[in-house]
Amino acid sequence: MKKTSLLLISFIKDDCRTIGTTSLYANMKAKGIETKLLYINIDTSLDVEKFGVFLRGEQFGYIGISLMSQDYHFAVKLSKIIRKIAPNAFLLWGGIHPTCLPEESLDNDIDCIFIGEAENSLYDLISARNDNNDISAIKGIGIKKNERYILNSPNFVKDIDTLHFPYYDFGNFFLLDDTDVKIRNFTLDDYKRYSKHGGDGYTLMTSRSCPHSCSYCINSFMNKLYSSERKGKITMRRRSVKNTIEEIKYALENIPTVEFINFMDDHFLVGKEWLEEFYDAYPAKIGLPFIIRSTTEAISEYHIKRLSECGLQVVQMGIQSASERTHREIFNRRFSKESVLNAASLLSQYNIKGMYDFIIGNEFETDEEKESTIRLMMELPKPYEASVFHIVPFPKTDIIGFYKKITLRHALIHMIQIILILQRTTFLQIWRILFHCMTMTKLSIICNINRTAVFVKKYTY
Ligand code: B12
Ligand code: SF4
Repeated sequence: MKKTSLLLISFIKDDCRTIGTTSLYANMKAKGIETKLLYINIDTSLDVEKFGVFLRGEQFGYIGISLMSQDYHFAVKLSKIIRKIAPNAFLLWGGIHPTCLPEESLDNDIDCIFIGEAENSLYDLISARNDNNDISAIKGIGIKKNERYILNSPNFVKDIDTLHFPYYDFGNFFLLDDTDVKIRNFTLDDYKRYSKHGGDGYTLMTSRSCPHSCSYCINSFMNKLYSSERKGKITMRRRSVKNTIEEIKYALENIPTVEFINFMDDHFLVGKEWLEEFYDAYPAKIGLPFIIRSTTEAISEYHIKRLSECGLQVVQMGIQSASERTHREIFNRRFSKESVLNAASLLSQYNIKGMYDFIIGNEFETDEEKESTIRLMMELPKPYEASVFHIVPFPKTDIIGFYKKITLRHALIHMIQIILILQRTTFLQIWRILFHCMTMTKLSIICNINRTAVFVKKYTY
């Protein structure tokens, strides 16, 4: 077996913009680790035979799966298959799901999980094992030893310029979907097929984390996870403009179809100095139209004007709700209707397309609050694109606390009902009522959470 050969697996549906695994790939390759990346389209049936032929042919020493919560069941199934086909491979899980729920992830007979950013931890793990050293103290990993979980603090990358930028290496990327009888190379045509707008965009991030901690967003958890590493400072870090331009240039050379740049940063409009440098360098060195994401509060005429001169075409902003109370009490984010309308009218004035996100199905809002959001939607300058999401309490996000509270409230109501009824009933009747109430309480827990997040039901308690 080639001890250091690594296979990274990313699940895709219609989109291959997997920054996490392409970054791991680039960084492992840069450190001399023989690495391959396999995309599995989880919307097509998993062909175990094809997968088996590929794994047996390659004999990987390490097989690492990247997963979000919605991929959990598929990842469990795939891991069992890997154990059978490649019993000697060291099986790894990384990504947002094991970061949030390390113990549950390890319980699936996984050798090692990764907590948070893993470019350095993955290398440390492979080197330590190659040198026959103990791995249990490696930062950013989680293992199970003698039925005990060892979960180490994350290996937060303070200077993200020290990392190699992510890239697509078509010669070493593979694809498992239903377009061929075998696993084959992931080609430029596949990039086009598995990208929005037929592959004419390139997605990258110039930063990691966000200065805000909205309760429904993963940053409400990640900012806490990384806080001890940052000692009170914000966890958001930015790559240099130079490093960013290098990645884009590399992408343009290797993906000739690219005609626009999609900055996937959680919040692009942060850091005045960085932005000034970007405004000078981007038009001169790249000059392609581009998309950013920002809060409405950060939008100002100065920045929109400068960005528009650089080629800004689209701004995606989370508006979420028109209720100030919802933002303040539930979402933990700054909001004013004036700033939303001001931001939207600035975009309209500079002919920049607005893409606005809204959260519906929020059971902590009154009907009046929900209606006010619809009224705000109608007030916003048109045309704009609206993305309407049902609220989803992702594991470990702060909003989970609100779901726990209403579940507790329902349980209390049921208990009061029991006490009142107990005073006038026989033992048999009491038993029946107790049984009923227990079932109802359980049901209300499940309903409150699962109505909104069927796929995370196992993890929300
Ligand atoms: C880019 C992005 C996407 C991209 C790419 C996703 C991908 N597979 O990489 C696209 C647009 C495809 C996407 C889609 C979705 N996304 Co998305 N996405 C993001 C976003 C904005 C950034 C992720 C990112 O690239 N970060 C930068 C990289 C460097 O970090 P990373 O991905 O975490 O990877 C690092 C570590 O996790 C670790 N790691 C990751 N994988 C592995 C594997 C191994 C083996 C190891 C060792 C380590 C490791 O090392 C990496 C490098 O440091 C995050 C929000 C955020 N800020 O994190 C949401 C986020 C991940 N998405 C989310 C969701 C819900 C979705 C969707 C389900 C939305 C939907 N309803 O359709 C879809 C489904 C995707 C699918 N499978 O088809 C949630 C996930 C929450 C959860 N608990 O699962 C997030 C957190 C947003 C949120 N709501 O808060 N998404
Ligand atoms: S501003 Fe956006 S990315 Fe940042 S924490 Fe809030 S929702 Fe998440």
